[in-house]
Amino acid sequence: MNPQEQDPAGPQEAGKATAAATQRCGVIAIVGKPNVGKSTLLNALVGQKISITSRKAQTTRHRITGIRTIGATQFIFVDTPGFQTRHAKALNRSLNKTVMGAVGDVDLVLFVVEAGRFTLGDAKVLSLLQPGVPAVLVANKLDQVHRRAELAPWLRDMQERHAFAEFVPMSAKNPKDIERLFAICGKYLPEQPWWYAEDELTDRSEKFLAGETVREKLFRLTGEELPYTSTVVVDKFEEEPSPQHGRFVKIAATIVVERDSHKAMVIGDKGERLKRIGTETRVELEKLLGAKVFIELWVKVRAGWADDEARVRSFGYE
Ligand SMILES: Nc1nc2c(ncn2[C@@H]2O[C@H](COP(=O)(O)OP(=O)(O)OP(=O)(O)O)[C@@H](O)[C@H]2O)c(=O)[nH]1
Ligand SMILES: [Mg+2]
Repeated sequence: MNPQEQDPAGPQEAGKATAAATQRCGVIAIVGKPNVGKSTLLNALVGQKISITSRKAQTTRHRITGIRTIGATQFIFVDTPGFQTRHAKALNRSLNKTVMGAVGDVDLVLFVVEAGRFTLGDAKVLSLLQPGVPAVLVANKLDQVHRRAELAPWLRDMQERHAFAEFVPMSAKNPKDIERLFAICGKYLPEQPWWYAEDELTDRSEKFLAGETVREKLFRLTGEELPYTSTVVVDKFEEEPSPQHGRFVKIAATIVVERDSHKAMVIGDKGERLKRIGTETRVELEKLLGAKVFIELWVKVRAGWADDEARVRSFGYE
């Protein structure tokens, strides 16, 4: 019989219902102090780069959902900003609020630290964990630990600090470790129908990813001298039909800094640096979006924006 002739509520629907009964799906928050490798871990888990990373602290500034469906299980990972205690500006308060909002209503928390280390900053994040939510200790950057013997007493120490459900010394850059982590996380996700389509990777828009990519290049191509108080606003993200390229996306974005001296830094000698930020962004976005990309970048000074609640909100922060 032609399947299209079947009663829609007939055998096909019944088949779906049985499949749904065995599906698993749940939310896993990734938290930790700045720079421990949370976003690197998210990208490795999702299998595609959706969250920007850099050697600088405070790279992630939003709650970013990454989805991966394996077999009958849908893992919904939530990357969060590094919870930080050093600065008290409006921007930082907003970032910390995002973290606090992410640890509550989830099925599992991955608490990420650098293997062998535990500082006050880590302790502060640990204190945010909610009693009823199981937490896995991810001891990341294991590749940087040269004396593995020292890890045993450290792990015992961590056992004392919190009733972690599991201890996973690993490296976010090692695919075998990522596989191991999936096996561990799957057990904590409840049986329920998936929330997203099987091939969905993130809840974030292409426009958002474009702005984030500019910010990543900005962070990576400027030295420590450019403070974290710079941001990127996407003014235009337009798709135009193009007979030659299939997809053609036109982007205009503004890099916002706090001082004229920062603006000069971003622009660089004869505009070299800004040009490089644009080129690297374009190359990466063309791959990510599967499109020909044209990007125009501007730099603007907005003194004190990072401590101005209204401005912080108008630039897209919670
Ligand atoms: N050697 C090594 N480096 C790593 C590993 N995981 C992440 N990194 C590096 O650590 C730095 C910070 O990584 P991110 O993923 O941006 O860290 P984050 O915790 O998301 O940082 P924030 O968003 O600023 O809180 C980057 O330079 C990464 O390449 C790892 O397993 N081993
Ligand atoms: Mg991050």
